[in-house]
Amino acid sequence: MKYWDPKIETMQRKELGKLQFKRLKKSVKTAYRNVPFYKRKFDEMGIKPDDVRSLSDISKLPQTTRTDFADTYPFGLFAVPMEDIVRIHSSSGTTGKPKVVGYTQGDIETWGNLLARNFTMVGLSRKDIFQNSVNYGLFTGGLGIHTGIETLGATAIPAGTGSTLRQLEMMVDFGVTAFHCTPSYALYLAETAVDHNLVGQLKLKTGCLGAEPWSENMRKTIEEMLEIKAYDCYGLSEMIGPGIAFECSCQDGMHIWDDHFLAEVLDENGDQVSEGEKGELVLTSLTKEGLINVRYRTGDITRLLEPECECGRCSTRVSRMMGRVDDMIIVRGVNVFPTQIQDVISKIPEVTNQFCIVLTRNSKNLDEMTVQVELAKDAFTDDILKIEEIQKRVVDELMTVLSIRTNVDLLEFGSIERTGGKAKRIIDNREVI
Ligand code: DLL
Repeated sequence: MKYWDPKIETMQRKELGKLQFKRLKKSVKTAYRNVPFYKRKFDEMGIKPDDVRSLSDISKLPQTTRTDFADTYPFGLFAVPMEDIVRIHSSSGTTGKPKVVGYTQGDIETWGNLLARNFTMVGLSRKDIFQNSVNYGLFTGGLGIHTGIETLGATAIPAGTGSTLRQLEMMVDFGVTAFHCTPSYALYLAETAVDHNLVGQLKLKTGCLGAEPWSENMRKTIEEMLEIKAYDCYGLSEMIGPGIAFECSCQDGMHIWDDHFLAEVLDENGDQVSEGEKGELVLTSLTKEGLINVRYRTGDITRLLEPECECGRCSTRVSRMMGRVDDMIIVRGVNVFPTQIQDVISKIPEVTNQFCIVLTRNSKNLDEMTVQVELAKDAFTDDILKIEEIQKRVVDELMTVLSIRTNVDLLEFGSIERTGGKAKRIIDNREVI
């Protein structure tokens, strides 16, 4: 097993705790001194940076949320003068102003190092040819991942998005061994590669996939179709971008880099959950300079796993993201997460992993949920009874998991839009009354 930095990656919890505490104190002091937003929040709670006397004192500190980004738009959370910011990224929410993040030169270096650490962890090296098939604009998956590839010393191909056949052609012609994109796009690449008989010509061995939720079954499908290993890659712009947590070769949960981010997984009452339980991931940056995050509520729901991993690392480990707090749809009073639907359909071989949830209100003003799913290519038949059977199976299995009856529209293969960006899974046509 190779490490990017063995001293850090296999550091024992006690020593790691000391390092985290030292870094936490420094970050909190800087945030209080340089960011009026944090000073006001701390003052309102009657807390001073010197009140942080141990790591567990983190729970005394104020939490921050995505609305704090909107309220301080664009640069109100920056902790250094503008001349020290060398790059801006942003992430658009579904509503309101985008969340703007600023990086110092040091932040860019940290980011590159973290990503190189992740790539090394899954066996990549400077010998790899790495295609980055996501948008290269303000989205952190573009330039962020690119910086990581170059830090590793591998060959970066900034493919961006668009023309899936051209993407595959590049993979074949340039002998690409690793790639990064969203899982939904990886699936589309895989379908296209199979359709055009290109799999045998590909040299791919590793897919680093992230930026949106995906399931274990989706991983299996992508791995089988492209004959690769696919790894989950997690991050969010507000914290730095991709690189915050990543799977190791065990493919059993993601390692959070505790030397740079202090992770809490909190229940609805704001208490840390126990191992095995789920909660919202809350992160505090420990080394960032341009923008310091104190207890940032990511909105992402995950399960806290036992830290010791077979790979030898003992950093905080979490399960794949199970959805977002704000992605939860309430249909006739029942809480539904798109990831639950993804899980159900990914286990039914007659349909693809692509889906879209359409919400409407019926004439009695009650919510109606329709799940649009695609028939798998080889499941197509003119036999209407067989089609009805598949539809019934999807309805029944959704009912078992969600405990509400959903309509299911079976669409022709390829009807749900594939994009290089994040897949749009919910169309809410319910009128607010
Ligand atoms: O999506 C950063 C990123 C780029 C991560 C490339 C991984 C790869 P944002 O656009 O700010 O940043 O969106 C962040 O996307 O809070 C999660 O809800 C979701 N997300 C990111 N990675 C995963 C993942 C980037 N591996 C938001 N699994 C986060 C599930 C993910 N959801």
